[in-house]
Formats: sequence, structure tokens, C-alpha cells
Amino acid sequence: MSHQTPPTTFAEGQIGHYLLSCLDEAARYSQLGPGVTRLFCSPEHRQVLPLIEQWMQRAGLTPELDAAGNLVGRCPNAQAGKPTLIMGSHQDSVVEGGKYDGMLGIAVPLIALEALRHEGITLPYGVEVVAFGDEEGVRFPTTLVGSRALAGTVDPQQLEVRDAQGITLKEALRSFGTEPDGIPALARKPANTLGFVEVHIEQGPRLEQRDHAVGIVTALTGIERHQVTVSGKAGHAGTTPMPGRHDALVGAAEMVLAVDSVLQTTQALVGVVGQLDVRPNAVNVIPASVTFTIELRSPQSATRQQGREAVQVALKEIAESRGLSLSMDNSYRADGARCAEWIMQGLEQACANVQQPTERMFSGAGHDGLAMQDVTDIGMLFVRCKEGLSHHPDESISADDGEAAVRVMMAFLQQLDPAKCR
Ligand code: HGY
Ligand code: MN
Ligand code: MN
Repeated sequence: MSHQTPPTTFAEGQIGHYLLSCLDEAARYSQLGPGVTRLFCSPEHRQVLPLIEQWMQRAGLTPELDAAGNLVGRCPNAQAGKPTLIMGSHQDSVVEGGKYDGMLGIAVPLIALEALRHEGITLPYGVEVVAFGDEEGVRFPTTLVGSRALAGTVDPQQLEVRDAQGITLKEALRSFGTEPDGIPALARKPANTLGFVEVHIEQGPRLEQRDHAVGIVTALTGIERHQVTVSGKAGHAGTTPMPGRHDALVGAAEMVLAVDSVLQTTQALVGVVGQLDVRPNAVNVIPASVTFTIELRSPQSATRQQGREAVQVALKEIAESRGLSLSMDNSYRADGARCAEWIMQGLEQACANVQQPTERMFSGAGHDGLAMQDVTDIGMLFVRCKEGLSHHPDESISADDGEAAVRVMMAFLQQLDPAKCR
């Protein structure tokens, strides 16, 4: 498949359109259906890699697929072991998501590096740009395996979790052509890592309200996910008397409403029941069991704990009142992360250098920085997205805002002094 030809110059106004055309092309590597669906270690993940490899080569980087399913582009200085700045974002998407969540944060730093290279500028430190394999955690009930591999924090148990087809994450990596036994060797050395900077769409309305193209992230929220299984008793929908039924779906429906009312009790907590599966899911059978997911988010772990405990009490009461059995297992937990002051200031300086007004803001979304915080300082640059919409096929950014992000990153990379990081 032909890939976009790079612009002959990186003149004002060219970069934004070049960026959007790259992202349009990447979006083609998706399952059929609305928006973008590209899951971890999927055929679509495999098919998008040659395009990203080409972006990396244009940026002067050497691409390599690592044991955790990340595609990592390294410059010669990084390969030579010099202190290295890591940039990048996730290649995977949600189901029927947008073109920009994740992929924007891979393309922007690569085009920034390509433009600097085009101007004959080489950086005195190492750079890596990573296309992390799995950040959304849609295929498996765990996530951040790619960034946790770089942070050296992958729990071997994570590799044993199974997708809806019963394939373990380890098996998926092996069929993808990687060797997960090599994951521990991927851990980056903190002493040799200057920091991790991710560019990402805001996925909220703040930048649009402030009429800013870009924003500086101060902190990322903490997230935990739970798998709930409610078990009742299947039966004939027509002949089983209503009283005394143990209908797992009616119980689960009451539980979903209970989760929502816990989430409505404080503004410091948000969350969702995003997935729900009914068994045997037949039109004339009383549902025997229901599994659903609960996601709780707050920057304060104490707030998440209070929410979790309130949910556990509520679900237990409902199960008992309906003669249902209940299990609630924590499948994923990531504490919130604070962005480093020196990176925030560096990004603010870069915005000033390219005349981009900006301000600091919190991220209600999770990102790979939740894992990368365990190995290095982190920072994020947000890019305005239309109506703050994300995890939706209509997710969009303007070419001008994309260009602004590239120019901010070009300024940030040129001003970065490895001796002054920290
Ligand atoms: O769910 C999130 O916050 C991110 O989009 N993975
Ligand atoms: Mn997302
Ligand atoms: Mn994302």
C-alpha cells in the first residue's frame, strides 16, 4: 500500500495537512465499521506497522518491534546509549473510536523530528518514539502492557489474562511474532531516561472553550477496573412463575443503577459500566449470568477506595435480595500521575516560542504516562479536539491545531538541555 509522500518543505501551513493525511492513512488500518477499531496484536495492528515504520524512518529513526508489541523508533544517539527522551503514544483504539486518540501522539513527534532533520538540525541527546501496543485495554482485561514493559513493571500474571476468545495475552504476543519472555529486558534505566512526553488530544471541551490550540497537562487521573459476575438461574421465560425467579439480568440492571448512584455522590469520582454480557443471551430464556465491567476514576486513591467500597456494599445487598451470587474482581489499577514541573515549564516555554497561548489542565483520561511515571518524569501536551469528542468516530482536530502541536514539539526538542532535565 502506498504511503503519503512527505512535503518537500515544512513551510507554514504545510505541516498540519501533512499530519492529517498521515492520520487519515493510519485510520484505514481498522476493522470494518464506523470509526477506527484497531486492537492490540490484531491483524489491523500488524497492518499499520509498516506505515509507522516509514514515518519513523523519515524522522531518522530505526524502527524495531519489541517483545511487548511496541514499535520503537530510535535515533542514532539513543542507539549509542546517550541519555534519551522518550515520546510517543498508543497505536490501539477503542471499538469504533476516532483517528486521533493515540495515533496523533505517534505522528506529531515523528513529524517534528522529520522537520528538524529537514532543517539540518540534529539533537545532542537520544530520542525514542514509541507506538505502544496496548493502552485502551479493550481486547484484554488489563492494559498498559507496552508502557509497563518500558517501566519494568509488567506483572507476569498480566500476560495470563484472556480475551473474549480465551487467548492469553502471552499467546497473542507470540502469534503476533514477539517473544514475551523478552519483556523484562525492555525496562529502561531511569538514569539514562531524560523523560517521557506524550502529545494527545484533550478528549474534553476545555481548550475549545478557552480557544487554545494546545494545553499543558498537570496530572493524570487514577483508574481502576473491576469485572463483576452475577449468577442466577436460567429457565423457561414462559413457564417459570415470575415470583422466585433468579434473573441475573434484572439483578445486574439494578446493580448498574446502583453504581451510577454511587458515582453521582461526589464530583471527585467518575466512572462507567462500559461492557455487559448476558448468558445465554436468548430471547426466551431467563438470563443465567451476566458479566459487566465497572471503571472508577479519581486522582485521589482514597476517593476511588470509598467509591469501590460503596459499590461493593450495594451490589452485595442486591444480590442477596434476589438470590443471586456475585463476584467482583479487580482487573486493573493505575494510580494517578503528576507531570514534572520542568517538563510543564519546558512545554510552556516552547508554546511561547511559537506564539501559542496555553494554560495548565488536568487529564480525566488515563494515558501511558500512568505507567511511564515509574521510570521517568512525565509530561503531556494536549491538542484541542472538536467539541471535546473522543472515543467516537467523529473525533477530529484541525490542521492548524495539528501544526501548532508539531511546532511546539519542535521548539521543545530544540530547547531541551539534557544537563538541566529533572
Ligand atoms: O480510558 C482512557 O482514559 C484512555 O482513553 N485509555
Ligand atoms: Mn482512549
Ligand atoms: Mn488515548
